[in-house]
Amino acid sequence: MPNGVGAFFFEVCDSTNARAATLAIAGEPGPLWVVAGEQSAGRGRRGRSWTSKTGNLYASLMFRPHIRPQDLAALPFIVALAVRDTFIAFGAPESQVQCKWPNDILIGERKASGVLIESSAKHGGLLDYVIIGIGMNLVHFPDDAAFGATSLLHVTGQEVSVKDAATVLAEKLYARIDAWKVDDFSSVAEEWTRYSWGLGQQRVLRTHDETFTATLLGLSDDGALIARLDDGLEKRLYAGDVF
Ligand code: BT5
Repeated sequence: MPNGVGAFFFEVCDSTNARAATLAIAGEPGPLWVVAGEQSAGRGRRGRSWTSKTGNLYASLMFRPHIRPQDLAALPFIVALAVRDTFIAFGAPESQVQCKWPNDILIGERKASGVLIESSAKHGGLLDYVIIGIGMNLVHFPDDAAFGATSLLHVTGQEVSVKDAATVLAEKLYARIDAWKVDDFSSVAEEWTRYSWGLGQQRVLRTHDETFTATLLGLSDDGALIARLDDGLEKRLYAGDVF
């Protein structure tokens, strides 16, 4: 991955994922990074927004793997592990950095990073491009986040620059992408599960048509969350289904 990676830096942009998509559609071959000092319309999942003040890391990697959309199942977990590696490299206590399904990285049970993966397939076949968008709270965190949020500075007392964080994140991500085997989800799932938050516990889950409590059991081999409902039935939940 590191050979010939391009990079764009914006002091301010709407969303690094949106910029990366525009560049992909315009024919940039990738891989390329889009990094912003600040985002005016940082995106979360399902139309939610990502608070994006100056000082945190907002980065998107666009690349064009020659694989099918269904081969991306392991990618969100690979990215979460790379973000976890990065927080630990900058002094976050290992035992406190956890992955929360589907796309959050927590430190001390508070959200310190979110990942937004967006992709586009060519007509009827392989992927055209994939964009991995990562927000890491280095300094700031919103007080109003429903789940509770934190930053690396808040946890470690150390301020890390955007440049240093981006460099280490890229290194950790490349190492994990290089080791990625699209037909073997189990080793990624096993590692992610070891550092995951909430498995084995009962949680309230919300899909577009219902809210229910379930015990979170683990990951299926296509990246779904397996949850046991109160009546004993098991349900597979996909990232797109859950709020
Ligand atoms: C995510 O969405 O967690 C994915 C966030 C991805 C952000 C990156 S930044 C670079 C790239 N460019 C973009 O435009 N996006 C990506 P979701 O699971 O929907 O979580 C969103 C929710 O997290 C919000 O509704 C808030 O409750 C909370 N939140 C917003 N900003 C936050 C922050 N900085 N830290 C912690 N929690 C936050």
